[in-house]
Amino acid sequence: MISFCACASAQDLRLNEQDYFERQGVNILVFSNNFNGGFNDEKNSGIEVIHHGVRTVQGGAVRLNNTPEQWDLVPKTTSRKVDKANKSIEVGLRYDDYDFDSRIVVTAKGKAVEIAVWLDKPVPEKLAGEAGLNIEFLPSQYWLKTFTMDGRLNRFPRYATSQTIARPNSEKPRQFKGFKTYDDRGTDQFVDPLPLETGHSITVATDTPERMIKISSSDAELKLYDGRMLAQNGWFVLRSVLPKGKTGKVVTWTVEPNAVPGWIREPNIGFCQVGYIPGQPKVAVIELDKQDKPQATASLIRIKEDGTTEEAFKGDIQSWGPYFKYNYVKFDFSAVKEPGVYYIQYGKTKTNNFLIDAHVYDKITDATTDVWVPIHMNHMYVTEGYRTWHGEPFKEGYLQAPESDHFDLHRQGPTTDTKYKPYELIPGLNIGGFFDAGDFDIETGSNINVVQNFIRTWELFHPQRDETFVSQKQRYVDLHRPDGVPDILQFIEHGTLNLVAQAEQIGHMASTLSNSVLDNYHHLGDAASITDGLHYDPSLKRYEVSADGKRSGTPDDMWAFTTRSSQLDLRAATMFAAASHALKGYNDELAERALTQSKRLMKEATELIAQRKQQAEDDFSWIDGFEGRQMGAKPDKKRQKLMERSRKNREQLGDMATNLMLYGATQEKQYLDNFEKQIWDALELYLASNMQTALDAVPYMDEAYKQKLRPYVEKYRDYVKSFDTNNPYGVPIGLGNWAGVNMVLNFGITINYAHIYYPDIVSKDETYRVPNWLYGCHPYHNYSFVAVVGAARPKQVFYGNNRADFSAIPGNVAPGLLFRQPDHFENFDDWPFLWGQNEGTIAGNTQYVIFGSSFKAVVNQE
Ligand SMILES: [Ca+2]
Ligand SMILES: [Ca+2]
Ligand SMILES: [Ca+2]
Repeated sequence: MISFCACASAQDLRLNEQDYFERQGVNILVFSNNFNGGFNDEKNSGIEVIHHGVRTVQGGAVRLNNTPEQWDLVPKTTSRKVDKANKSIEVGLRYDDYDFDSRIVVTAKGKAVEIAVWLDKPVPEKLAGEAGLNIEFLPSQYWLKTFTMDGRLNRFPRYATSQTIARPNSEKPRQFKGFKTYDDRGTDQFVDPLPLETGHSITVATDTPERMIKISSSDAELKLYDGRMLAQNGWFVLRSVLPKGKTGKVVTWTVEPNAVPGWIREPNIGFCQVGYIPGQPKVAVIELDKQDKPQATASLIRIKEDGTTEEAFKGDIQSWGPYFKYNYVKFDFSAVKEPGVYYIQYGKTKTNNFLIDAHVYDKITDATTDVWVPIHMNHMYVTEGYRTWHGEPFKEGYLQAPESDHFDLHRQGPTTDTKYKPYELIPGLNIGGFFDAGDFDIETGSNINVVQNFIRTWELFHPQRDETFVSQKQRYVDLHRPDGVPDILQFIEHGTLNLVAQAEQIGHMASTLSNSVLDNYHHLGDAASITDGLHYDPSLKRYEVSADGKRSGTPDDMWAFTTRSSQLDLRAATMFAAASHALKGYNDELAERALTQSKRLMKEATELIAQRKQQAEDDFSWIDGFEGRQMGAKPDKKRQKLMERSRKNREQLGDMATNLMLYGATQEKQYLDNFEKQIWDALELYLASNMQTALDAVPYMDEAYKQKLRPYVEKYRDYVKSFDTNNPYGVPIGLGNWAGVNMVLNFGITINYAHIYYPDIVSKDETYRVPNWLYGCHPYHNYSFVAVVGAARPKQVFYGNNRADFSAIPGNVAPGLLFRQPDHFENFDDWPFLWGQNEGTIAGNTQYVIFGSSFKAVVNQE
């Protein structure tokens, strides 16, 4: 191996205690994160490089395509062996669909790693020329940067404009479950990108030392592709095709990421970008490289009205300690109470400015309710000023789904549970409802949540805000145009319209109204153009339009997945009761229909559940992650008894939260009794997850209830405070494949309510934990997770339906910090396409409205 960077430090890669290769500035992970079956290629797996703090390379594996898409097959990891003595990691990979096994061996060699592919049997005939060793580079970190291949100069393109060929479909390796990501328009061909460059030695980012990597191969040709040719979320791909008919060590690469000598990661000063009100605690959390030596002090600098600055406060830095890969210190500037414009100066790092002012939180929900929510109204034309967000989608309605598997985690079982035949039009479903998230389906469960979230906000806070014009008759929505009706009532109405239609037309709730074909599921653009608006007619040729212009042979119509779930029906029944209550006096006709469906579904679902003697769902499903971890696996005898009683009660009396909602909607006493029979056991069992329900009951209950709840609220306060030692940020931090904003919002909502009802137990100071986190005081960077909210620096890109434009829909709330095993938090703000960190969902964003409304109520109490 030739050392190419004379300036590189002498430090070699070592295999560390976390089982990845490390030197200062370079982490090379070898299947610390596996490909998984859920959404196939999530661009989060295989061999990965975290280069000077940013995960810029991933997807290192044996793959079957030049530029794999999300639904191309991913390998299963069959083994992973770490050999400390030889500084190597070996991973077994398998494609069941092709009975194809391979091994990848990654070995540290000085400052580089060798990546080798080993085969015990030759590549199967069908995959010869298709299977290869791939690795992928993050476009937003590489575009416009220079590279050389065998000495030839080049630059990574900002936009995908390389060349492609069309090949027969018969040559295309099978995609996930046999679905197709592309509509071939009758050509029977698929598109395959041609390489940007080919050679034996490539150095990427020769102009940027933090991103520079040299890769060479003596035994295989390297080809560089642009994955964005097929899919906007594609990465730059470097690959070597595995040779035909060979076994043993078939491809060998040497990969040397450059390390900037003496590199120390810039401190990440977490603070609340929205600002602070004068009296609140103000503590910045500073995330430091472990090699970094903490400063003794930091300062708060005031920007005066004449533009000059002065030091408003200087305070000591307090150590918090290590948390995963970084070290944390805190800077408390609560002493500063004077309204003004400030920034934090820590060593050489200074933050952007922020406000201290009594009104900083006044507008935190406006973008979400005025912009994000109305843009997600389905079956409507939505406009804003000169811009049309989308036309009226799905005019042709929804067909009964046939028995089928699905690409978005749904299934249609062998029976439809309806009077409709497969592919028959179910009338009346193309009305109301909200797009799920970054996609355009109606997830019934989420839409139930949406309506409930709005009802809760309405019943408690009665927001009169009217910034949206909604005409159901014209199917027309105009943003920033008042129409005399509080928007939140119109949102409740819009959600209810779809859900009532489902109950009336289908007889029960659909699990989802979703795409029938994968090639329009990944749609990016105007929702109205996902389908052709014409009824699908299988008697016509594909792409043919009938003489009357009303039907087409393109099978693009959406499907209703109708397999009956009595649990979903019960949830809907509860929501309908509450919706009926909320809509009375505004839309009496719809309120009446909702009530009718509520009663019918409640009765039928209860009977169905009794018939099927369905096991109550797994008790463990209520446990939130923290309590789950605290409790360990095996409950003691007393706890087991409690769990048993609680399960029986739930079977007989129904879910307690449901009972509480039904009481709110109907004022029928039996529901309140059912609730009270269960709440105390529930609090004993799972305090954190049931505290919110207990607090929701306070307005309906007497003083004795409130007194009895006190000791639990005290325990809950201790639980809240336990997060001060759990992590540097004082909130629950999720480590799953979807970052944990929902958990954090729940935590915040519960704290707000606990403070409202028990201010002497849960102090106002505790209510600032979650806004701090949401608006910038968190790992990785300090941007606000709410699009456009956060005066100076909100996040810029989100996984919304305009993600192909590297944009955001205002008011979206990102899931937040995605945890990558074994020790890396991440939130890209130049690459929107990772949904686990950047997608906002309709249920989550409306939960944010409750959080924001309750937090504003707390802040404005005095
Ligand atoms: Ca969806
Ligand atoms: Ca309105
Ligand atoms: Ca159609």
